[in-house]
Amino acid sequence: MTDVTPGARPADPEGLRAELLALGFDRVGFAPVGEQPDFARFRDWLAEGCAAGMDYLARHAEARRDPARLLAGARSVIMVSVSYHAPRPAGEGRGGDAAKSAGADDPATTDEPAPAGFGRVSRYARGRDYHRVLRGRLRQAARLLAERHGARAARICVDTAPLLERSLAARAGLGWIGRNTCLVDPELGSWTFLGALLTDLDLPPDSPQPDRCGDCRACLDACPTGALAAPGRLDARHCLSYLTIEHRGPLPAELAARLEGRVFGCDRCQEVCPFNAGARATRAEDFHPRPDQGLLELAPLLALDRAGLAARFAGTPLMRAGAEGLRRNAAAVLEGQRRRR
Ligand code: B12
Ligand code: SF4
Ligand code: SF4
Repeated sequence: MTDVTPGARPADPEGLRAELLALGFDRVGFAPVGEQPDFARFRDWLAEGCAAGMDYLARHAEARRDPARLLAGARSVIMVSVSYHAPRPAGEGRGGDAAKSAGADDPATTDEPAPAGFGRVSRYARGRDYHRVLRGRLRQAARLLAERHGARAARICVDTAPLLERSLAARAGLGWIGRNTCLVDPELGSWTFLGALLTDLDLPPDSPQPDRCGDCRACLDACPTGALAAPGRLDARHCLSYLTIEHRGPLPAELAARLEGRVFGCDRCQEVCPFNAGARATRAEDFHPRPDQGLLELAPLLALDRAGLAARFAGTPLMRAGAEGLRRNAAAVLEGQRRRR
């Protein structure tokens, strides 16, 4: 073990980065703790009601001001990203029998509307639950920091902690914040999950990347509901991703009418992004689409109960909507398809 004291700077930060990459992350970047320049943006977004019913974002909102509030002695944030992009059909595990017999294309590779009787699942949710996958790898990373680099304190954050993950990832040089609000990596596009490891090690900060959106506005123009009211600003009250995953209760009729076959999540503002067109494929088998998880047959969902939800979707992101949410979404998609006929 290297001889270090807490808060010390490892002798070979690039060696440390390489060790972390070897755990299965596509990118690893370092950012300092301290006041987050984007915190004011987050606070204003909340104040304007853009979080819709996600009340949990307002809880501990102040903690997002500085990641050091989440871990005593924290000096740095290690930000990681892992691609979930699955561009090529690989036979089994991509569409499933039901979708194939309905004449559907591989749901992992097409952006076409879902065929009648089926609903499309957002790409991020076609494999295993990313929280589990990233947390597992970050636990290994925390062990490595403690055993080989003398770290005394660590905290793993994937999604649920009050941390501005996209802003921190941008600060750690993993990409830039696109106009669709996603973190865009020049090679991986925005089909990435983010995770954070707070540590008491003092790591040299990486440089942020330049914004490469240029004069593109494709995501803003493509959003089916106008939820991207301004560049980099998503109003969840109008967002199909929010409505189909996080929202509880009935869907507003005028927005339900715009689902166009989306039964869980929405990828429109990412599908049109030029940086996603040539994105490199994921190396994580966990994120390869599972059979019948890209296109869902809707009729069985109408009768889904809690036991049925767990039997079918345990360990996947679809659990988040709950049985009631999936029943509601399936009914709304079927209603939309019926009207179009
Ligand atoms: C709440 C939430 C949502 C909400 C709101 C999303 C939103 N854009 O605000 C909903 C349910 C809609 C959602 C949807 C999705 N989400 Co989400 N979500 C989150 C969560 C838990 C918090 C985000 C948040 O605080 N939003 C509030 C806004 C104000 O903050 P922000 O989005 O982080 O934006 C910051 C920067 O963009 C920056 N900023 C904003 N505008 C501008 C403008 C300029 C000019 C600049 C310089 C900076 C800047 O400041 C903001 C504050 O720091 C994060 C995890 C986390 N803890 O961060 C995951 C997270 C952002 N989601 C993620 C994913 C994968 C998705 C979906 C793709 C899932 C899907 N297909 O349905 C979609 C993408 C839709 C989209 N265009 O954002 C990933 C993003 C990965 C990436 N590469 O960007 C995250 C990081 C989860 C993870 N750990 O991987 N999500
Ligand atoms: S996820 Fe869909 S509805 Fe939400 S901002 Fe992007 S394109 Fe619009
Ligand atoms: S679609 Fe265009 S504007 Fe939107 S994030 Fe991608 S490059 Fe930026």
